[in-house]
Amino acid sequence: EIASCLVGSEMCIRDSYNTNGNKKSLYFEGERMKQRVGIIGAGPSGLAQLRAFKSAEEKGEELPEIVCFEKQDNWGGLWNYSWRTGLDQHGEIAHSSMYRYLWSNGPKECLEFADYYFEEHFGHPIASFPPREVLFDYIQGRVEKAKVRNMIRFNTSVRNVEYDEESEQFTVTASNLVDDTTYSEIFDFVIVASGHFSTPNVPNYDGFSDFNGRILHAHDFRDALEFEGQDILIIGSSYSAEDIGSQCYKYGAKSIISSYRTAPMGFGWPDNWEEKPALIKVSGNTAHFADGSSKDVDSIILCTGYIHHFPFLPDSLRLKTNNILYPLGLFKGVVWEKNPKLMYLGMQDQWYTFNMFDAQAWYARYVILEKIELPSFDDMQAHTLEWHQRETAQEDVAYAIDFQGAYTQMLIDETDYPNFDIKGVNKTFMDWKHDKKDGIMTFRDKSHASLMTGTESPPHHTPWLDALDDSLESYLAVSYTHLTLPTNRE
Ligand code: FAD
Ligand code: NA7
Repeated sequence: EIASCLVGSEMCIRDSYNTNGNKKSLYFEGERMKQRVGIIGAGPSGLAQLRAFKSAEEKGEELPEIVCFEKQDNWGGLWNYSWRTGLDQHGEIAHSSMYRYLWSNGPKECLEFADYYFEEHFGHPIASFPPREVLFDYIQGRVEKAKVRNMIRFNTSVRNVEYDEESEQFTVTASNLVDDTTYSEIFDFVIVASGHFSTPNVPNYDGFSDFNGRILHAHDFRDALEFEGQDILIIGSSYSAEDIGSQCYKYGAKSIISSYRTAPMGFGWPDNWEEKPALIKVSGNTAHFADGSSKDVDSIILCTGYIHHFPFLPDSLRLKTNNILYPLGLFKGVVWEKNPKLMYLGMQDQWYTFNMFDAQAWYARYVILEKIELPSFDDMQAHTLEWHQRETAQEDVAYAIDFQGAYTQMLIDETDYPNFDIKGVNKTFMDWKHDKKDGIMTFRDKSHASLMTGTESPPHHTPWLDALDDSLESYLAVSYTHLTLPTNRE
């Protein structure tokens, strides 16, 4: 048996080796064994997990040792904006898919934390569709209050996770990107919270190699002003297509074509925005579509979604799924059925976001602290399959929203995460959907009521289409100085 102490901690590690030479590390504080939990990612999901543990501690519970690995130099995940695309300063893949001028695409009332309200954070009610910086501020406010920053190792990228059947522990290998050092540590539980809207799905089309303009994926889109005055082609018909197209319209693109593979978005677009069926090929700068029509374009933006990508996980631990509400393999959408010591957060397609991540994190905490006993592998699988099949029982949007609401409620019912009005959130989502049908460029001017406090949000001081400055200062200001609108929108 080899005993050692972690630097800066009162905890001792005792590495014992069994007859096969496998190592089993136990962590002692005095005589008490401490389990170790490794969290990968400090975006909204990873931060939810840290907050979940802190809330248990506030109630007098004893916590395991928790280490959160975050490859970026700050928390917030996608909400931590960076101008960088491609690789970051350390040669790591740049994580963020967010862009300048991004405003919440759904009402903030639907994502409000049940233990930290918008009103508490800002000191007064704010409008319903805040820009990225404002939401980042809100996310940050809760974890600053909870004092979890010291649990996070920033600039630290997880390279590899291995599970040892004998010791029933994980070895996590991580690189400190500043020191350029790589090390391994032992954990009893690993929670994957690395997000799934970061690795782009990038199709190829005939003629792309000879196109004389910029072709980019939504992941690398940063500033709509780059496309001012241009004829642009957007591929895809989901949230990125809708919002990046709207950004380009707002900041002065000359014309927009959005091309759908399955179905058009069908909103009432401005006059210079047309929806066309699938792109067939590009010749020179001319885009050809399935209906036989064609159009010359300057730039092509692939809003073709993302793939779940976990290069640090072996096959046996890796979730393989497309972007759906109830992936197979995860009991209650969280626990890796084949090895319940591994958990995933936020891997679903998302109507619900922050408060659903919370519900998942609280559930994971309950599993780790042995307050929830998991059923057998077969029962977990059967339960997941039932929910997975339920997801596709009906196709309409109201059903999908209710489904994710019911899922979130199922988790909340099993923990002490504060209950909130899920039916009210579902209804707010549907109101928002109707507002979008009424006006795709005006839905962000509508107000919704908090499902936590009941407070009706005030209208924003400037219509979204005219609010070109997305800074926190502008948003929270009482009045607003207009910037010059793009000429082709006047
Ligand atoms: P992420 O935010 O992606 O965070 C994952 C974290 O893990 C990152 O910090 C990353 O650096 C880290 N990480 C990854 N790999 C490693 C590794 N190997 N080692 C260490 N760290 C690692 N949701 C809304 O509610 N409202 C919106 O308006 C909205 N707009 C969106 C707009 C865009 C363009 C996109 C792409 C998503 C949007 N979303 C929105 C959804 C978004 O998924 C969630 O809001 C949220 O960011 C998900 O949090 P997460 O922690 O699961 O993942
Ligand atoms: P989504 O919601 O996964 O949508 C991806 C879109 O891309 C969808 O319309 C797909 O069409 C389309 N797609 C995918 N592959 C192709 C190919 N090969 N050719 C043409 N079209 C394709 O991703 P988003 O980026 O829009 O949204 C992700 C998150 O970011 C979301 O949560 C928002 O909050 C922001 P399909 O309908 O499958 O035919």
